Amino acid sequence: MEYQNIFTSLDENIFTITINRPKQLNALTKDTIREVGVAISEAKKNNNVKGIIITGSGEKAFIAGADIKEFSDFNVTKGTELSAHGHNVFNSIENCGKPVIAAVNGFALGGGCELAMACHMRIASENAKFSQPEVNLGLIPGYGGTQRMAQLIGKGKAFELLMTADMIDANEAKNLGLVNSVTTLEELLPTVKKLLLKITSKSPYAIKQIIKTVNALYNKELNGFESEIEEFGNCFGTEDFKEGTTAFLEKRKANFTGK
Ligand code: CO8
Repeated sequence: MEYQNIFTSLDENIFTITINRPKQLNALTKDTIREVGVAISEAKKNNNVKGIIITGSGEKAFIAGADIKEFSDFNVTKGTELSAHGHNVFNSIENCGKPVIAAVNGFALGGGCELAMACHMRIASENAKFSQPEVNLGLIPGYGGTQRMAQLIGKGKAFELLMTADMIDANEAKNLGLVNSVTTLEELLPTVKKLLLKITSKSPYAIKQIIKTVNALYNKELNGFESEIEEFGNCFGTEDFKEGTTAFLEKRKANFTGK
């Protein structure tokens, strides 16, 4: 598909989605979110893709939030629709069976912070800044921020950031557990890629089940412990299990297929 608001690339089985509206600090329009959703579903289907990076174009912003101009005249119905659409796409990132890491290269505000939180991990450059500034606009986060922020950093600190709209820097975000690690801007993409290459050298089947079972903790309709028992058992029926154990016994590197 031809994208207007993002660009994508595939290198060493790592698929990179770059939000590309630098003049608007990569603010998310509905179309941009839709394109991210299409790119994620294409990456999911493509057997050559083993891991996914989401980042922003330029050196200033990851994503400075939802595009305020686009929703400034919205009513209740349109606001609800936009939020539901974003939830669908962000849920598809979170539940994507392949590892997704946000390379946060600058402002990650509002919907930008929410998109980063929907990824499995976040690596930030030193210039990154995080905030949920919706209360300044008479809004609340609409793309999962109230839920995922509390999951990631705990209820008390999440209440503080959500209610004050305070902007925090990369190191504070790391101290809170909002980001996994901090690096220089130059090293950001190489660092994320290195991490993904490490993860994608493991069993893709096992990685997919890790995503599924950890996410089960946060899904009220599922029992994470039961999910773990079931998926642990299922692993024994896979080629990856046979290959992993055989490679260990033969003292060689495993060559996983994800089957
Ligand atoms: N939407 C639209 N345009 C934006 C946005 C945005 N979120 N952020 C920046 N821009 C535009 C600016 O309007 C400006 O455009 P122009 O040059 O045409 O005037 C350009 O990007 C550059 O921005 P600034 O000149 O403001 O750059 P500064 O370096 O002075 O400031 C900031 C950078 C601090 C990031 C500042 O731009 C800012 O505060 N931006 C808004 C941040 C914000 O409030 N984001 C949250 C939006 S709300 C949200 O995300 C809700 C998510 C859930 C939605 C659910 C929908 C129902």
